[in-house]
Amino acid sequence: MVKKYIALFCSIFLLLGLVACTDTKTEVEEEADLTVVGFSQPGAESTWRVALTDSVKEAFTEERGYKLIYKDGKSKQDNQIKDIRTFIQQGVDYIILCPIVETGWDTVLEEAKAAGIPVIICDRNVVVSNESLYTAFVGSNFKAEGEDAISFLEKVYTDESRPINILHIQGTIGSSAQMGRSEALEKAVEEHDNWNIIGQECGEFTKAKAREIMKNWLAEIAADEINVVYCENDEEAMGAMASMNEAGIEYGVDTDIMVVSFDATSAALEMCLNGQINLEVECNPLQGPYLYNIISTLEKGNAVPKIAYVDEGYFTKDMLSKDIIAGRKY
Ligand code: GZL
Repeated sequence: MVKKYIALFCSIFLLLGLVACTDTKTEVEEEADLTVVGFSQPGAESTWRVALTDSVKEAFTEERGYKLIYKDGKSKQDNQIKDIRTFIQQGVDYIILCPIVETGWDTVLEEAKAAGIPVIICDRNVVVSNESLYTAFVGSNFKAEGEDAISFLEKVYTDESRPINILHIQGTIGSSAQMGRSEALEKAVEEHDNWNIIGQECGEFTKAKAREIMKNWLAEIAADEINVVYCENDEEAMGAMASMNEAGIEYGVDTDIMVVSFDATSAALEMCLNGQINLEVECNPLQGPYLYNIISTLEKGNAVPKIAYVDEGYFTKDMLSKDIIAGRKY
């Protein structure tokens, strides 16, 4: 009798083992079937950046046959380079790189190329010695964004005799976003003798840094000397406005101080709708679908365009409504 129970117990045990074995195998096989994408972000410095990360995570799911490995570079290029080297060691199938700055990527991109891993540049651009070091670029046309801001200001400030004093809070120096948005302003200041940049500092695309910069400026510059506060993203605009609030300074629509910002996140659009921000130049973070199209096309062995700009526009108070803002994903 005892022998019977032992035999029954052993056969049940064996059966369970077999089932587990086939399951694990299936999981491993499933893992192996997934296309692995390494995603290197410079950091999480803004609402905009987080929206981009979410958009990419939504696009590359296991249900769609992908495994996404996300890495946050904590706002340091060295970390991003380390992350890309890790992706190469892991033998990923593709790398998506959002470069914190434009230069300094040649070596690690050569290593990815030598490993046969296509690299797609996302959001900000790179400047490399050889364009074949990356397969495609998806992102914003920052020059066009800057030009949108300038044509708005030129429509407002038609009287060339009146001095226009501008406070300029820049983004991360050397990033495409900063360069496009700054160059447009600096070019306009050259073209308009009455336009003056009376303050220019880097806010690292963060609220805290911009708040501090604005506070220091307000300690030196009288409010009636300021005509434009040109902020290179919404976090910086919110920091600058917080300091102006503290100083009891009025700004925005129907005041003498215009606030210009980039990104058009929902919170900032609310402030545009209520007249605090005069112009919001959109920067579209919903780049996941664009990246998915590129990688799924490459997966089919087809060619992809070298450059793809995301759709973007701009907003002023009269172009907005609560419904429009409510309908946006970021
Ligand atoms: C722009 C992007 C910028 C955003 C900022 O494409 O790189 O970085 O404008 C973000 O909000 O920090």
